[in-house]
Amino acid sequence: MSAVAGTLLFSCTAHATIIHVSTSGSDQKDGSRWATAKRTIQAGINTASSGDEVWVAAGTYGERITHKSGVRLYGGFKGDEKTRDQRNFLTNISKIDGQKLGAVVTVRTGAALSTLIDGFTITNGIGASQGEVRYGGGVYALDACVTVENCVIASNNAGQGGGLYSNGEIVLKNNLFKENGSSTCVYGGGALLMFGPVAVQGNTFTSNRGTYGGALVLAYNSGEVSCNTFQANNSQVGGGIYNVGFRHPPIRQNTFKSNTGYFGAGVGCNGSNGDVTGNVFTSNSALLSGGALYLYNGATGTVSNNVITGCAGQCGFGGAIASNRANPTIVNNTMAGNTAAYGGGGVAFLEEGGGVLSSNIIAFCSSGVYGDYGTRPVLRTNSLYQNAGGNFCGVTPGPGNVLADPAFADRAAGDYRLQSISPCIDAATNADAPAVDFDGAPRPLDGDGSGDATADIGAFEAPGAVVAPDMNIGEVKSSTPDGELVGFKNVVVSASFAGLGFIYVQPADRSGGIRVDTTAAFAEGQVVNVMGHLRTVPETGERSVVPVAGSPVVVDGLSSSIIAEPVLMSHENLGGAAFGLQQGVTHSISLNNVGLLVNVWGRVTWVDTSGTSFTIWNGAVYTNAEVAVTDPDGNLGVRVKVAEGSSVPAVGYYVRLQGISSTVKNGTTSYPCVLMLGRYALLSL
Ligand SMILES: [Ca+2]
Repeated sequence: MSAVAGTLLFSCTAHATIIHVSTSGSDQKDGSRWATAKRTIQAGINTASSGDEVWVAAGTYGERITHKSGVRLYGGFKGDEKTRDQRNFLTNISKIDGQKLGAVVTVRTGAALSTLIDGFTITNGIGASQGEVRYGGGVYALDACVTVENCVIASNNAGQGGGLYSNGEIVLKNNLFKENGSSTCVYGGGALLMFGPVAVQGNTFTSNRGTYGGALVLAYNSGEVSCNTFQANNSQVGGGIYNVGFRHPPIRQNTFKSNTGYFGAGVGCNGSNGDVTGNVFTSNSALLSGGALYLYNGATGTVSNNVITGCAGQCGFGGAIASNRANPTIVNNTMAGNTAAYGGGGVAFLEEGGGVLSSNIIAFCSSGVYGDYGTRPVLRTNSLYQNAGGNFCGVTPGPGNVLADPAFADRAAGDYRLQSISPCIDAATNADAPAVDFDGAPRPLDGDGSGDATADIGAFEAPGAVVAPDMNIGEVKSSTPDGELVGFKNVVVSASFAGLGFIYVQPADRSGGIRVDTTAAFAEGQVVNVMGHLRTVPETGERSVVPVAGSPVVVDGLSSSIIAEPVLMSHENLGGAAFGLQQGVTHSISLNNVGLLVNVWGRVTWVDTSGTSFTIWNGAVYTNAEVAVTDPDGNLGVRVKVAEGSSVPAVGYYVRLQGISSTVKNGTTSYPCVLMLGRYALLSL
């Protein structure tokens, strides 16, 4: 048995030798176990071959290391772990302190991307010298590839890449870059990435500083920069990110908050053509222009699906975006509450720039869109609202603008999605719109139920309108069980009792009506589509629809001129007999008409003391009491429930009134009842 176990152990360790390093170790030991750990990380690396792992226990290592291709360097161990997933790099801090003598980690030239640094704090580096300039204060990867994950890179500085320098392929994931760079760092306070494909994901860059790119410089890169947070970084151009060169990787789904700079406090793009998509820019402040974004020197690319709020061009132009001698395509962004000292609290086009500005919301800004002399941007289908200094200045507004409240879901809470009543829904230009919105939802969707899928203005696409199946109300009420999904198209709101929590709808041909449970405000006469689940109201026995989200929806294109017409109804016919699953009222043999808008008339014979209902009698005398039409209390005639705001007529008055044919119960017996409409529905005869 021991021979088998020995074989297994051998086969496991043959793939990757693990070398242990601890501050209580010795470089004279072999590093094969924690008990025989080496003392320096460099000794561990020197012992390792490509594919091997070096495990480093918590503690401060005052050394500068040269990393070897393919070796995987892990920090964050307590010093007794058997497996790597037992480590906790958040509590066990493996710190490499460069002591301001050079770069803390130098990645050997020619290293492969599998070369890994994971779970370390890298600090007090001043970079490696190239001539008179130092590069890569914390991590220096010249002509090498490297993967850096779960590291804290803090308080390093260099002229080029205060925290990190790379000119090859690089993966940066889940790192914290903090307080790197300084006023002496020219490019990339946090990191300078040149030429290589990059994957920069899930990192946080906080309080880094460089002249260009407070947190990050991207120069001639491909790849992607996504899901990072850039906060309180500072530079002259590109407080968060500075892009230079003819291309930069897409900048997607990042958060830029409270970054500062002279130009482009969030992002600065110098002649680059990459996309800036789906990011949140909050409270970034440029001393001059481009609170969130500054595009210049021939920059192109697409700026889309960004939510830009509270940004400022303090002493310049473009509170959200400034485009200076550039030609970007700026589409489907939401910009709210941004300010600029001069033109374009939202967007400014400067110095003969052009480009396209389509389908953006610019609201609650110090002003809207500004173009100085010689700029020729093409504008279309933007929504501008409550921009204090005016919506358009020096630009041609273009077609299809929505100059009305965009109806944000909850601006105070930072939710810039559109309410269903927003005029921005289905008002954008499909040809310009990205295929998905800020949330990744498909675009365009048919938000107004018109049958045409049209993009919405702004970063968010509202859900598609409910497309209801087209059923017959009478058939549904008689034959469809409770709980089933039903739908009615192009039905008229015949009565609205929003205060009571329901409305009634009926088709224009008055063939049947039904209650819909909703507290939303609908006007009588509106044409709507309804979809929801059927139920039977216990108090009345009526069938009713409990709508699904988004239903009922007011149908576009049909006007409220289609007024629901009442049916004249004698007392003997009111309510009607049972019809399948729809309960009837006692003594009635007529077709069931519960839910329909009706006209009834008679003399007031009884009024309740609370003023909420009364009974009218049309004078009919019944020789057979078994067919007498009575109210639930036995009075001849039918019960009327008074509309809110209506007065109750006195006993003896003759009245005609309009309302919904409903029912009222006494025990299990149903009686006809009319739900009176508003005050004008009651007429004295
Ligand atoms: Ca839409």
